[in-house]
Amino acid sequence: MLIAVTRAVSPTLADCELTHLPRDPINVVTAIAEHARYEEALRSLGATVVRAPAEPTLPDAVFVEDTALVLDEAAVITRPGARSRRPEVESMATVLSAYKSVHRIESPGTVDGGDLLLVGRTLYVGLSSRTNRAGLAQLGGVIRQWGYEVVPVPIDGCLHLKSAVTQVADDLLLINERRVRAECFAPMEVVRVAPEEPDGANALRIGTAVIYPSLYPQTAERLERAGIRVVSVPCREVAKAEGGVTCCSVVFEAPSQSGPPSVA
Ligand code: CIR
Repeated sequence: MLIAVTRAVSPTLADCELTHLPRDPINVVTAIAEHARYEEALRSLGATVVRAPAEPTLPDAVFVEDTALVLDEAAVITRPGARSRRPEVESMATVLSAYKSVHRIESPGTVDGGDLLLVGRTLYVGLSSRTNRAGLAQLGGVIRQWGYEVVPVPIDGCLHLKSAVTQVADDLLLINERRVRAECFAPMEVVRVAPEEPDGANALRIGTAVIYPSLYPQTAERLERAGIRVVSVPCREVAKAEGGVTCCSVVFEAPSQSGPPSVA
């Protein structure tokens, strides 16, 4: 059973953290409608959407990706780099503990899930303003026991590693090479974002398809030419909060008899 954990858009989203973008008014009603389309896209690709409890006073709580890394073996609850986001993790730990044993990143470590790109048994970790060396070391200490290798990756000019690169097929990455070097991921093949769409490197792979923002049509065309099925979703409002399509869910395979008694 493919699970996608999501969370309702907070009414306070407009007070979100911002690092690389100027504050642009966010229409929360539109953001909620766009988020519903996103959850529908997840369902259309076979995922069961499980909503974590709403956190109306936490502006960035919709970006659940940053709170956890879920592997076949266990879940690792992060310690987000932005102080305002740390209270988001408790309710995610509760949700994920229905499926997996739970490990945690502890102070002084910080890790944002948006900096974690798992390709096979290699976990690439973006060295961003949100993820520090202590967090990287703790993460490695937890997951090496299951045979994962942890590889730090420098990034430039963006919030997270997955603002620069995501995986779109077994041997294929979608990348903005101005933000991260393709050589870091050799021998993976790459599709480059269209030059006019620097924020287009964030795609959410579900099986043989990707959920992808309708904001970046030229890059979408490049993906389709590479044989990737693109399921387009609107995400203009979330993009103003420096969010993308990977940020709004935590997707993993779970045994069909696991999980909470009722799902959304
Ligand atoms: C933040 O700055 O933390 C939020 N406004 C955006 C987080 C986006 N998350 C992600 O890319 N994984």
